[in-house]
Amino acid sequence: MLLTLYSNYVNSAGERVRIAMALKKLSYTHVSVGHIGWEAFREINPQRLMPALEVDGHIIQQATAILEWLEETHPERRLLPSDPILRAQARRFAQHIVSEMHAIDVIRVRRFLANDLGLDKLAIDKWQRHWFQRGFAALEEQLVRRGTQWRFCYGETPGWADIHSIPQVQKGLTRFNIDMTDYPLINNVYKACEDHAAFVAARPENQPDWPGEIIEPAIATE
Ligand SMILES: N[C@@H](CCC(=O)N[C@@H](CS)C(=O)NCC(=O)O)C(=O)O
Repeated sequence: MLLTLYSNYVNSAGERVRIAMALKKLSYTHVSVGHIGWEAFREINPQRLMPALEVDGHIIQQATAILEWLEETHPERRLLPSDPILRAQARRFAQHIVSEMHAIDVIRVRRFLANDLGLDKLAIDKWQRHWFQRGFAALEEQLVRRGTQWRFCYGETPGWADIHSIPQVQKGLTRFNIDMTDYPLINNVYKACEDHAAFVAARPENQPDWPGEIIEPAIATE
């Protein structure tokens, strides 16, 4: 089976997929959208959103759909807990990140705030930090309420929730100055994943298109 992942070094939805691939020990070809260009990528995903996975010529867009496909077709190293309640809790945790946090912190939203609503950088940063803090507070509460305080979010090995959490924490820390000590349980999981090979391999600085530092895309141009 030939797998090609279209992503960029800095693409947290793509990073989720990279971690999952590494945990499942799957190899794939990485194609940098920065290298092929956005127009070429439009052919792969008309919405121009990363990541996209090509599987033997078929394209899957949306990180969650990709992760579900990976879990269904490569169940050997499970990402979702086997207990149905824990499975639902892990999915809920992940879904919170995908739809309540990540969906509103992306560059297209910030561009709209700047270009269409005329907000300045200070106001956009305030917006950004507000939703990160609110989101992490809700996730922290979910971890507090777990029946067992595992090393990772929902188990003693990393899985679905961790795959979603780590790129979001990393983004909060490196790009939006979020103080993660306010969220000790999320921070503990982050620390537990810091040296884990699959998470290390997926990090922006370990991608073939890493330019040496994170280059923030311009907000004032579409
Ligand atoms: N819901 C999508 C979100 C994808 C997404 O927003 N990706 C970002 C990078 S993390 C992107 O392509 N941004 C380009 C843009 O906002 O124009 C998924 O999970 O795949």
